[in-house]
Amino acid sequence: MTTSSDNAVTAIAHTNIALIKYWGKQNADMIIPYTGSLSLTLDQFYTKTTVSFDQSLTRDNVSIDDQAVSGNSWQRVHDFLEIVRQKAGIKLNANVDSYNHVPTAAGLASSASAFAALAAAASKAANMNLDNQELSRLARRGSGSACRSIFGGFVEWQKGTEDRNSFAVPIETPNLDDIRIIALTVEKQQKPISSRQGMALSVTTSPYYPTWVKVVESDLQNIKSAIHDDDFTRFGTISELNAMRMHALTLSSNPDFLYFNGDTLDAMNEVKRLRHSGIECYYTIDAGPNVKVICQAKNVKTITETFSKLFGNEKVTVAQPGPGVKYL
Ligand code: 2P0
Repeated sequence: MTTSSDNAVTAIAHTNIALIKYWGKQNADMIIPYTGSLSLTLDQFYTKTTVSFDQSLTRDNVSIDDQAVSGNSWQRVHDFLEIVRQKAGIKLNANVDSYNHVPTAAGLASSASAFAALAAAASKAANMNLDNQELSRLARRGSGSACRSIFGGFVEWQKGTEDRNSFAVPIETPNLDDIRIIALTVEKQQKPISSRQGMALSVTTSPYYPTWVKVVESDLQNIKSAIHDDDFTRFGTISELNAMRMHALTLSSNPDFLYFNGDTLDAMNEVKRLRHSGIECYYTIDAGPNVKVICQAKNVKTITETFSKLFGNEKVTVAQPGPGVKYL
């Protein structure tokens, strides 16, 4: 379905991959995290969303990839539009048409690009002209990681303490622009426990959660200094460590849970083997079994060939740094 309307606004936002992970909220309603996080926005994967507010509508109409949306997904978009309407002081229902250019096979989260694009399109369609900091705060209300997708390249989500001071900022004078992320899609199935549920369980039941909060502070400082110094080895080492520290929170929750499968472990071992053979690369893993390999442009060919042999060509996708949110 394509919406055409006088006040229709279309925005594009790219997805991001966290190198220092967000795992846990101190305020679930406002989505204020316990820690800061740091990500890289990726170029290939994005969501394009068109929003128009229309007085002839009796409810919000939402479609994703030309399919009408209902149930929980509709509710989540509707709840977000309620926030936009309240801020804009309007009561009109909306048409929302969204297209995900995130290959399902890539196994990359689409909620970050989805809510970043929705925040940009809906706020502008409601005649609010938000700056990027305000947009980041708004996107955060839809999904925490979405606040980072407002910006391109390396981005830090400054945790803050409340709505007005919890938002993402781009990293100034970034280096490491030859960085590449190779996504290995070892599994396409829905994850057994959503990140929203998983992080809530870790916060309330993992005895290691207070230590996580402390360690992220130093991981963030160290990775920012590695980016500043153009030090890929330190950058990759901290990213890999931080991802494993996050997954230790799933194993130490009660009940425990695990996002890895057998292929995840095979991929991790292969990354280590490559590294020991002189091809420098590191892994990071989010709330699912797929592995993202962090490397530099010069090693992309060897690494993609290695993993294509292991898992098949179609499971290997190469991404590079991408831009922030844009209007069409
Ligand atoms: C991240 N993840 O920093 C972490 C690492 C998954 C693992 O942000 O509840 O979908 O909507 O705020 O943003 C995924 O969590 O969670 C996520 P909500 P979100 O990218």
